[in-house]
Amino acid sequence: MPTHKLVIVRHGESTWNQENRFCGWFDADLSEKGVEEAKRGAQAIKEAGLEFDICYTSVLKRAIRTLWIILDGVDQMWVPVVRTWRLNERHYGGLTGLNKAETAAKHGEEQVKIWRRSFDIPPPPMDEQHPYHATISKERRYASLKPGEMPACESLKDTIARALPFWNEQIAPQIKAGKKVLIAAHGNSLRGIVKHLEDSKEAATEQKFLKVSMTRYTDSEEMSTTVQVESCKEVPGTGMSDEAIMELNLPTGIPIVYELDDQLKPIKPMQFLGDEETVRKAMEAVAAQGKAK
Ligand code: DG2
Repeated sequence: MPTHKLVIVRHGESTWNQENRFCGWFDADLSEKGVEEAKRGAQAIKEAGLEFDICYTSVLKRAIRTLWIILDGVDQMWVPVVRTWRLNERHYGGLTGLNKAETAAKHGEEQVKIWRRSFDIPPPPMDEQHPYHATISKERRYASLKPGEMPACESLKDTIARALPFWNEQIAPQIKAGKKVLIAAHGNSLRGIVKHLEDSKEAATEQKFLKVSMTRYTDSEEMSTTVQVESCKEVPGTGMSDEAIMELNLPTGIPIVYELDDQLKPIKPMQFLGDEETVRKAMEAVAAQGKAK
């Protein structure tokens, strides 16, 4: 059975991640730390000996720059890159620009967790008076969107719905044709792809634990570990449950390798190219961004 390796990476820390602000479609650049994270991600990919034939990213510079840094770091800058708004971060609507901890202090941590992590509950929409409405909605890069495609806010479900056509029509055929694919995107657009891949597995058993494995940067020694997913029920036959995806916090700049069969079903747990301690801390830090200070 032919197998394929897909590499996905969330961009390095952005200036708005650093300031703990809801970013969504706002075009924040990488912070200095984010640049260093992307360089470390490149080093991990280099040590794993991964090569690419085609890369995909969003139209937001934090993801594009991360991809540039990675391709530079692995000396594969010649590889074609396709950019699409369909891989953008989920649109954070009216929350765009707000501080996550201050929002939690005002609306409660539970509400912020629902806005950040629920599967199908969107944040409040961005209205025309919103300070970033014009900056985002009138942007030239979105001029080709058809009527109704420009969101005012998106849940994870909405994000998956607009990313999937691109996955199905552009990315999946390339992987099936044997092309080695790298996707540099965002916390939530990648959570959508992870959910889609995990859902494609045969009838799922209990999703109490999301099994992941880690590879050390330095000696490529492989380890398996499990990340506990809280309050998760058994959902036979539905792949990754809505509860399980709620607990998945993707770290910035740490590449993830998926091994897929010829139907693009994962045949192994996703593998982080990073040491266990670093990955765990980075995931916990993302989860903690929604706590009131
Ligand atoms: C973050 C994700 O997106 O935020 O939009 O604020 O991956 O582009 O930095 P990214 C944002 P959370 O859903 O983790 O709050």
